[in-house]
Amino acid sequence: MERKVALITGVTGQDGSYLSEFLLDKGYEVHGIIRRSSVDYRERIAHLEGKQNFHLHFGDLGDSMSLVKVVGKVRPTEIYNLAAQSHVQVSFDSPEFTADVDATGVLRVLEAVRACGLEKECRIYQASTSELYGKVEEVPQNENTPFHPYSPYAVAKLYGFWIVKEYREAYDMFCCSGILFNHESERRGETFVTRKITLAAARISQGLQDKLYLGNLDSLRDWGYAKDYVECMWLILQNKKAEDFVIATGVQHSVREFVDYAFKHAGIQLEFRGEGLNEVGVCVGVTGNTNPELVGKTLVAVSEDFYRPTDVVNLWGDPTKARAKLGWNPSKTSFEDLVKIMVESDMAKVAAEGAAAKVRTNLAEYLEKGIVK
Ligand code: F7E
Repeated sequence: MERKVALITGVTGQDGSYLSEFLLDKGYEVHGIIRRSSVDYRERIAHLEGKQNFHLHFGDLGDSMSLVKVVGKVRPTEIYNLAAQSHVQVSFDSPEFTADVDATGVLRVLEAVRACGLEKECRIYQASTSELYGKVEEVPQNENTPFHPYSPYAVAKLYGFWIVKEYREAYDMFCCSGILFNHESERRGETFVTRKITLAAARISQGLQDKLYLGNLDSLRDWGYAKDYVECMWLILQNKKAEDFVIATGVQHSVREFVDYAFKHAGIQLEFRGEGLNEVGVCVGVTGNTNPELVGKTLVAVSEDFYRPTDVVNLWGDPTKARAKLGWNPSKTSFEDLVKIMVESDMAKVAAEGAAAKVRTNLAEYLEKGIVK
């Protein structure tokens, strides 16, 4: 029987967790690389740990020797390099770390494969990004659009893209980049704009937060569902030829529109007033069980703190090649469905947290009053 062994870097992240589930369902033996940490960051893969075909190894993209050891031990047939410092704003604060992981880290993975003599057996997927288009030179963006990176993150990722292409041509390795546009889910990190918005919408509608502060509301993104995108990562490695692909929905929305939809799903109707730093989102109506006292209140405001030194403001992907050559469906989950999935998940999460907090408060009060000892 054909050996199907996948090694995933970044296995604890949003994409890593969905990809693990996808590959396990396809009958793969799945290995993930994790880093040691004194705090628990394995929440997204907790349900997979202990499964027969799921294995974890310690390693780090900053440590070549650890990669050589894991690759040599696992002898994967496919590697998915998803690990990265993936926050664009953070890359302005930690540019050197970002370059080490997002640029040199890719080189270390490729070299580990060569060092283990697996360059003809192991296919490699590199998580590339629409941020490469940066200060865009063409709309929408496809595989032939010129790159113009516009953050330390994007510059590092550009190296990753080119080194993969270089190894493909120099050593005839099957390594490819998926140029993924923004992809979100209920597992998205809480500081990316979509999740920040859906969590805030849930908290505000349940009385646990007063206001949401955001940066550039005019920024345009092509947002897809991460669960759909991991299928495409796999399809790229099943393709006959090693090629790079744009993965996107082909539909574009602004941050403001995302806010509007998310709050609507959480029972809050907003109206945007003012411009630039003075723009606000005011509640003009509520539905369902949402507190009517919110009406008339400013629930969304703009803060300079969330503006970037250089921001990418017009990302819109053209997924024609992926649809034609891989048979991938970019329209599986619509923008409206994505927002709904995320808000519903956060509404439930916030309700559970609220209930737990209430139990803790009650218990503290009972202890204080001597009702329970
Ligand atoms: O920002 C604007 C912000 O941080 C989206 C990463 O996965 O996708 C992601 O990068 C837009 C930007 O994602 C806030 O200025 C406004 O224009 O959610 P984001 P990103 O920077 O597009 C690409 C494809 C990747 O490869 C990355 O790894 O939203 N924005 N107000 C804000 N952004 C944040 N985070 N927070 C705000 O308050």
